[in-house]
Amino acid sequence: MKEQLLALQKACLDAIKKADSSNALQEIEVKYLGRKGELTAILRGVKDLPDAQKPIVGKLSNEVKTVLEEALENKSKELEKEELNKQLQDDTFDITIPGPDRSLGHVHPLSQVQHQVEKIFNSMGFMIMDGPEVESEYYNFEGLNIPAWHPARDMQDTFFIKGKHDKKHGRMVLRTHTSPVQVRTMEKYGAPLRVIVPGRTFRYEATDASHDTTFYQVEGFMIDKNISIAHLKGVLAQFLSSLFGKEVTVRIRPGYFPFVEPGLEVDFSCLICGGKGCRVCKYTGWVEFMGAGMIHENVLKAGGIDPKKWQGWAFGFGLTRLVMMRHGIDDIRLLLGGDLRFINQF
Ligand code: FA5
Repeated sequence: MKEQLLALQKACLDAIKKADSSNALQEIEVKYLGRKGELTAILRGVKDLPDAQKPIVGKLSNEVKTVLEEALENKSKELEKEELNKQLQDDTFDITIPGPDRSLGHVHPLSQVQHQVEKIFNSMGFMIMDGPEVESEYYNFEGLNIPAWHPARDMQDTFFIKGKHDKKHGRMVLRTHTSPVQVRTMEKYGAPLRVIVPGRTFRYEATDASHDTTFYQVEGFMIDKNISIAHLKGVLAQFLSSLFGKEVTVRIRPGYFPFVEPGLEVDFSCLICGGKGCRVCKYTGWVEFMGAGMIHENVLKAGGIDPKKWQGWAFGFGLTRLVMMRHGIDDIRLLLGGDLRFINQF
């Protein structure tokens, strides 16, 4: 039995010495020390030996087991080290290889045109103002000469904010236009003023190729002494020719807005169809572009400005529609639709 144990120990140690991978080592462990392994079988058989041999063979078997376990552990550490070194040698790291290409985002076409508009008006001495998108009924309507009973409220379908009510300024709304910033600016700075207000506006309407529920407007107004519609025409002509780099046909017709008197509507000849008629211009050849007029004296008063000393004009145009004309986009809903295949073209 003793010889058998020593022969097993030698065979196992030889095999451990020759093992060239962790897998091979594992197989050796199973072969000799596993549940059905050769040494395990001998250890199990000790109980059946004559009493005199039991302690001798039992002791020797345990000694062999300890020797083999130690040899396996040492070889395992050795192989692990070798495998790690090999892996490090294989994994050459070239710091000169450029990193993975991460595509950068870009400025949205609406913002691109907004920045151009701001630049042109800046060069004519206009300052840029901002105002809240969640606005009070007072600034959105009353301050602009549209009291609660006025039928003109129906011209702008309004989103009301549930449960919000300000004692002084009424209910809260998603602003339907950028005009509320007129009174806010007058209150803050007084006259004279040259201001534009680019911003997001909201209306509860059925959408189509030229109407969305969320769109951008640019308000513009000028208040000074002896200001007339002639200044408005001059500023608009300068603005449009700078923006489009060519002459754009503009049509001015009477329009009604309670916050201006007299009121005007300014239309563009449709740049999508060249004025022939398409679904964007509703087959009229013209695109409604802006409302404008001389600021109503009630609005100047609401802003704390004396209408006997000062007067001015105001306009409000659809920035989103301007972007459509600029790029020949035939459906407004594409602009805020979030489809990257569309937006990445600009
Ligand atoms: C107004 O909003 C007035 N506040 C403009 C104004 C300002 C008049 C100052 C006088 C003085 P209107 O509702 O017409 O007016 O809207 C102005 C422009 O916003 C329109 O000409 C159009 O270009 C754009 N617009 C209006 N509704 C939508 C919509 N649902 N989707 C996209 N653009 C729109």
